[in-house]
Amino acid sequence: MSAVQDCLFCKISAGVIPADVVLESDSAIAFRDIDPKAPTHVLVIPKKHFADVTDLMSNDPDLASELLTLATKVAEHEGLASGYRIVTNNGEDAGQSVAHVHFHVLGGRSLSWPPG
Ligand code: DGP
Repeated sequence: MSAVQDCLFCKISAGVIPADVVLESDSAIAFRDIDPKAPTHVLVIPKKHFADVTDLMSNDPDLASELLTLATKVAEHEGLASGYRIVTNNGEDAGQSVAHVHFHVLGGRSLSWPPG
């Protein structure tokens, strides 16, 4: 089985594995994180597989704009007008655990800085 065929988020995007979908666009899907770190914790992923932001920016930088557009729509949908965070973990040292690029949209509480 190839990396893409075996990819958890590709399976969520394809509807093979269920997820609590918040919003969707032609190129991206937003669904609630299974282990939320804030009252709102939504993941925004491209439907097409890219391993991480480095891979995405090397191959389809325009898609990054579409992902951030959907992320801001998620924030609006979730009523996060008082503030929210968009973060992506890129690679092992950053704590990336799923090798399909994703933006975390976090909000609904005061968020500390810097991250650990
Ligand atoms: P990261 O550690 O940055 O790669 O974030 C991966 C996130 O994916 C983590 O916050 C937990 C979430 N996650 C892992 N498996 C599942 C799943 O099966 N469903 C959903 N909705 N989220 C998942």
